[in-house]
Amino acid sequence: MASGPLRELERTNLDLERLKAQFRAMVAIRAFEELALRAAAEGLVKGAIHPSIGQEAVAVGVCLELRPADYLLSTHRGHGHTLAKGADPFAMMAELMGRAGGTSNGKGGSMHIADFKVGMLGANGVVAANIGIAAGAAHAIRLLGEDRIVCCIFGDGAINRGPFLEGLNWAAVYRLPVLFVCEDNGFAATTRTRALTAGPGPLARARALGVDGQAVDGNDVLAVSEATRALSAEVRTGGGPRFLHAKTYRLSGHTHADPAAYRPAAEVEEHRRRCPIARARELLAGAGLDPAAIEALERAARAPIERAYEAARAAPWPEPALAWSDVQDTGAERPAAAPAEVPA
Ligand SMILES: Cc1ncc(C[n+]2csc(CCOP(=O)(O)OP(=O)(O)O)c2C)c(N)n1
Repeated sequence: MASGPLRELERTNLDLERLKAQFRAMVAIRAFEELALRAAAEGLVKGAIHPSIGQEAVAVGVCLELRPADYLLSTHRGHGHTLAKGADPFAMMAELMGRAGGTSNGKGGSMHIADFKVGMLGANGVVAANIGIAAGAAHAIRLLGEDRIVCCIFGDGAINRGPFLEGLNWAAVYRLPVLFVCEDNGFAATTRTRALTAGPGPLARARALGVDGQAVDGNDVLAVSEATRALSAEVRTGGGPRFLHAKTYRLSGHTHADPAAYRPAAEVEEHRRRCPIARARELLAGAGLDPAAIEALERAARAPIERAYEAARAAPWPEPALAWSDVQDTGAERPAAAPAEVPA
C-alpha cells in the first residue's frame, strides 16, 4: 500500500469517485421528482406524489451504502430511497402513471412502489407501518440465517406512532439486523413536528429503547454515507439494531398539490442555499472538477430519467385481464363456508 502523500492522493481519489457517484444519484432523484411533478400537473399521475426535493442526500448517503441483497423499507415519500437502492426509473415512472411495465404493473402508484429484485420491500402510505414490517423482515433473516440487513427509513412524524415503540423494542430485544433511519425534514405533513413531539428527539427515544446510533447533517451526503457505513457495519456483524437521525429539509410541498404556504419564503430560501446537490456541486468544484465536467455529470444523470419519463408516457395501459393478478385477494371462488347452525 502507498504511504505519505501518495496514500493521501489515493484516498482523495477514492472519495472523489464516491462523491461523483453520490452527486449523479442525487441529480437523478431530483430529475425524477421534477418530472413526476410535471406529470402530475399534466394529469398523468394516478394518486398523490410526495416529493423529497431537498432531501436527496439522505436517500443517497444511506442507500448507496447498502448491498443489493439488503432489504429496504420506505415511506410515502420514497422515490429517492427506491431509486438509490437501484430500482428501474422507467418501471417507477410507469407505476406513477398506472401504466403497463410499472413496478406493480400500475396498481400501486407512488406510495406503494416495491421492487423485490433490488431488495425494496415497499414504500408505505401508512405512517410508521414500515417499522413493524422491518422488524419482521429482520426476524425472518435471523431465522433463515441469511447474510443481509434491513434498512428502514421513516419520517420524524413516524416516531410519534405506536409502531416506532413496538418495532424498535422488538429489534432491540432480539438484536435484529436493522438500521433504522429517521429522515427528519422538520414537518409531519404540514405541521412542524416539534409542535407534536415530546422529549429530546428521535435519537434519545431510540437510545431509551437500547438502540444506539448517530445524528448527522442530512444535507451533507458525505456525512450521511460515513455514518451509514459505520452503523451498518455494526448491524452486519451482529451488533443488533442501530439508529441514524438525519436532519434535512423538504423544499417542495408535502404533496404535488401543496403550495406549502405555511412556512415563510425566507426560511425556504435559506434551506435552498444549503440544498444537498448545491453543496455536493461545491465540493466537486473544490476538488478540482471544472464546471464543464460537473455539467457533464449532471447531464449524464438526467438523461436516463428523461428517457424513462418519455417511455412511461408512451407506455400502454395494463391489460384489463391482469386486474386481479398480484393482489392479495384475487376474487377467486372459495369453498363455501359451512352454513351456520340455526338453533331449532
Ligand atoms: C397512520 C397514518 N396517519 C396519518 C396519515 C396521514 N399522513 C400522511 S403523511 C403524514 C405526515 C408524516 O410525517 P413524517 O413521518 O414526518 O413524514 P413526512 O411527510 O414529513 O415526510 C401524515 C400524518 C397516514 N398516512 N398514516
